[in-house]
Formats: sequence, C-alpha cells, structure tokens
Amino acid sequence: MHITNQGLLARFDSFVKNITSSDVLGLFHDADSDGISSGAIVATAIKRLRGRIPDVRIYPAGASHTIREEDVALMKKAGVTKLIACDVALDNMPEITERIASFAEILIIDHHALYHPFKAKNILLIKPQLFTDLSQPSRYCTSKLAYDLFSRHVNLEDKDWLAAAGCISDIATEPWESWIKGVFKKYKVPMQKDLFKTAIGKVGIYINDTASYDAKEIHKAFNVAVEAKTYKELLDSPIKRYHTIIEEDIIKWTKHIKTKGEWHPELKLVFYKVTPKYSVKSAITTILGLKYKQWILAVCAPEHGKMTISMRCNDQHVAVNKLIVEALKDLPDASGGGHIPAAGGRCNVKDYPTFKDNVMRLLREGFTGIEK
Ligand SMILES: [Mn+2]
Repeated sequence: MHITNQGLLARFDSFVKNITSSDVLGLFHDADSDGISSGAIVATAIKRLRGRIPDVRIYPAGASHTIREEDVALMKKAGVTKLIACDVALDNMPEITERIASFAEILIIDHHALYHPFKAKNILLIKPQLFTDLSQPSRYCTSKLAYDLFSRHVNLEDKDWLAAAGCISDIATEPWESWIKGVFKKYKVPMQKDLFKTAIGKVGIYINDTASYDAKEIHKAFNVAVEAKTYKELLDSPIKRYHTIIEEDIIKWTKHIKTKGEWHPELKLVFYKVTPKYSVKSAITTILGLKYKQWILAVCAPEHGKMTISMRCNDQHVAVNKLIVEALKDLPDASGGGHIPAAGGRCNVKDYPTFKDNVMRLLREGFTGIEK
C-alpha cells in the first residue's frame, strides 16, 4: 500500500492536534464489531491525548447504519464541538451531516464506498480510496484505519489485538496478513486457517454477539474494549455471557433445518424459515451455506412486516443473486441482489409463497443465472 495523498493525512493531523480538553467530543460509531472496535480505539486514543474519552457516544439503531434526528438533538444539547464518526458512510447522509457541521467540526473515518461530496469545509472525510492505492478500500477496515491514523499521535500498540479483531470481523485481513501474523505472535495466539476460530477472532465475535443480544448492551462491549489490557481480559469479561446465549440460539436453528427445512432434493433446494430470538439470521445462513455447499439455500425470517430472504449457493452452480432478482421480479415492494454465492432480498410476507413457487419453477426450467 502506498500513500497517495499526504495532504489528507496532514488535515487529519491538524484535526487531532486541535482537540483540547475543553472540547465536547462526540463519538458516533457503527453498531457492529468493526464499528464498536474502531470506536473503542478512537476513544482510547482520545483518552491518552487529553485525559478522558469522548463525552457523548452514540450509535445507529439496529443494522440501520444511519444517524438519526434524535442523535443530532442530543449532540446539540450536549454542546458537542467536535464529532468523530467511525465505520458509517455519513457522506451517504449529507443533509443531516451538514446540519451537524453547523455546530461541530466533523471527522469521518470509514471504509465504505464514496458517496456525495460535502459542501461544509469543517467536515474531514477519510476513506482509504482518498489517500491510498489499495485496490479494495473495504479491506482497510475502520478499526485498522483508526489504529493507524491515531498511532501517528499516540502509542496504541497495546490495542493492536483489537484492530486485528476488527480486520477479522470485516473479512479485511488480506492486505495486512504479515501485520496480523505479528500480532498473533506477540500474544502467542495460535494461528488457524479459519481466523474466526482463533482467540483474537473471538474478540470480534463476542463484541458482535453483545450487539445481537441487545443493542442496549453495546456500551458493555465498548467499555470492555476500551478498558481491557489484553484480548484475554475481553474474552473473560461479562460479555462472554451474551456469546453463550447467542451461540445457543445459532446452534439450535442451524440444527433444526433437518426437520424444519422444506427440502427439494430433485432441485438441490431447501427453504428454511427461522424465527430466532436474537438477530442471528445472517450467522445461521452463513453456517448453513458452508455446511450445505452444493445446495441452494433460502433462509427467510419475518422482520418488521416483511419477509427477509438470504440465499446461498456456495458451489456456485446457480447464481443466487440472479435467481433471487428473477424470483422477486413481479412482486410488489420486493427487492433483492448480491453476489453469485450469496444474495439477499425481501418481499411482503403474503407474497413469500409466490417467491418460493417462482424459485422452483425457474430451477425446473433449468435457470442457473451463470453466463456460459
Ligand atoms: Mn466496517
């Protein structure tokens, strides 16, 4: 990786140097593992720079990845003078972000796509594609990005395990392989092919499971990520409980596919409706997708009055992104898309049987969605 825009880093440096103890600092971080980890890394850096962590901390509701009006009101009321946002593409919400900029200077650290440029001059947007030559900017996850950026000003080496956990959670390890190996070596953590099975990979899982258990408990994961001196302290902390509970829910639902799935062996197809207690549908789908690699899987769950559908076909004999789009095509208020082996979509609950019929009809007609 090469730095292609030193000017942007210089602007970051002056933002950090201008933070004073009289600033009321806001921290807005995403509600998933990389978001919470990067937020904790930023908070640690701020604490070391000025003696206390950010004064106001907010995160998006559920998996919305957005900032709300009530967040703006809260920051305004608290008199926030500077806001640091982690792992949320605020440039996709320019209107609300510009309004925050009317009372606070904003630093956005993110690794999602680039959306709209800002008009306000006091918004500093930092994304990998704006200052590096990385071919896949998403692989510079926010935890690692925040770690590298703030390491220009303060020693964060004791938090390297948290940045590494963020990389693993976001499947963003490829550009940092040798650095991650070094972190594992430093803490004598055995490497495994599946990094999620390692002790540092579990840090990300525990943080995510806390958020899946109840978004109201996110502060516990955040606080322990800030305070833990090593990855072990985090794994032995009270958030372990959420992991145990979530894991039980996941295991239960992955097992039940055998009896509760609607199997169509002639089409190598299975429909499976799940109603887990916690928001673990995507975890269930990922595990089942790996277990039934040669099958076309459609895992669905009713959520907020809609049927959400996740499809997998890991051996890629059918492109499920094409299949889901085709099967949802004529249904009202339905949408879908994704990648060849993994896709998702949604439709009205009452249209779900039609979706199923469409999938079966298409497969019987020999639909693959693969370009020959
Ligand atoms: Mn991320």
